[in-house]
Amino acid sequence: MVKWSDKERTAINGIFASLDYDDIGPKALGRCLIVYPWTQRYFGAFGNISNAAAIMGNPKIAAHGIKVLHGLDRALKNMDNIKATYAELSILHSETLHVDPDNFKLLADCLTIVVAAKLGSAFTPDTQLAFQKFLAVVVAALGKQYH
Ligand code: HEG
Repeated sequence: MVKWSDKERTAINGIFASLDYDDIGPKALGRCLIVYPWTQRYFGAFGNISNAAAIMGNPKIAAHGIKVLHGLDRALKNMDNIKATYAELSILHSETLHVDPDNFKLLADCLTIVVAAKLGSAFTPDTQLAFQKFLAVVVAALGKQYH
């Protein structure tokens, strides 16, 4: 099981408390679809995603980005049991959505970049360490039910 120091818990909770989900969620998902265009294949039913401006202005993509961030709340509230917390969501992404699990890491990296840009100098190496550790555990948990 993953161990979290008090410092890491404080850093992770502090980051999420400071985030405006309605701003960060759309930016992170939009960036993922632009930087890694093959991730667009899962969003064929979301309307116009034909270029970067269309992606960033697409309300369905924005809503989904917000949904993903709220999805991370589950891990935040269950930090000592992230694997079990995401068992169902992992099965959904694997068996129903057929999302390649490599994409979880790509989205996590885009989220890290968007958060870093937002926090500026407050995104210290220690903060990054805690945040990326958290996302790595999330990514592993979401990929757990793939076989
Ligand atoms: Mg996924 C649905 C969370 C990565 C594509 N994603 C969902 C849902 C949540 C979620 C909470 C709604 C589930 C439900 O309806 O019960 N997703 C989530 C997290 C992460 C992630 C926390 C990683 C940090 N998702 C992810 C990636 C892709 C993807 C990388 C594709 C590149 N998700 C996806 C799609 C749906 C969801 C296509 C269904 C959207 C819809 O049809 O409304």
